[in-house]
Amino acid sequence: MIRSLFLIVGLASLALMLSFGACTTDTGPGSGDDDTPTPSATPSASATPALFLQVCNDNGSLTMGNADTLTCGDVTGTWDWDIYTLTVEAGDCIHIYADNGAGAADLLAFAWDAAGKTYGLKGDYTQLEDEGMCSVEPWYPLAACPEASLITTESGPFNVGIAQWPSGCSVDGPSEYTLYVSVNGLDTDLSTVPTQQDTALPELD
Ligand SMILES: [Ca+2]
Ligand SMILES: [Ca+2]
Repeated sequence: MIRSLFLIVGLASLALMLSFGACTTDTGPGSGDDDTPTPSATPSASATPALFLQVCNDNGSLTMGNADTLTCGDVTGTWDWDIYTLTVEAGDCIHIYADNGAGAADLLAFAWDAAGKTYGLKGDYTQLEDEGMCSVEPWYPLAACPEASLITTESGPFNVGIAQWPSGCSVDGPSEYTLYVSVNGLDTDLSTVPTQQDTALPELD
């Protein structure tokens, strides 16, 4: 229930961001509003537009984890994200895995590429939420750590945001995490990529 309430706020914010981006960047066929799915009485995989980043199979070796902390965020709906911005090529396979530590965070992640395709914050918790093992059992029962491999659709910046569900961390303060990212199976040194600390997700444009 707690997760659901926060996710509703998060999804509403994301919908606002996406709609804003679509209004300002729709420059022709294949972009912006044109990617909005058309409701179908008989949906099928082949008829479903690629709204989300598609998954791939490359995994990293988990040799270059970047340790950091997350603040608790605002339990009324404003979450604090650490956002890492890599530079990638279209078609790259980006593996993302975040482990927790002291603070027993229930971590989640959100990724988006230069075309505005996203992965995460899905209502059924199936995207960058509970796919991976955690070093510390998260405070939320049966939760786990986010992990996915995603195909970029456009060359340019690829963003990985890390956050934690905020309602369980207020007692212990900032929670530890370690983020691992690889590109086509090669681990990335995240200390060399631009990072924003404890911030809101930006408007996607
Ligand atoms: Ca941080
Ligand atoms: Ca989780």
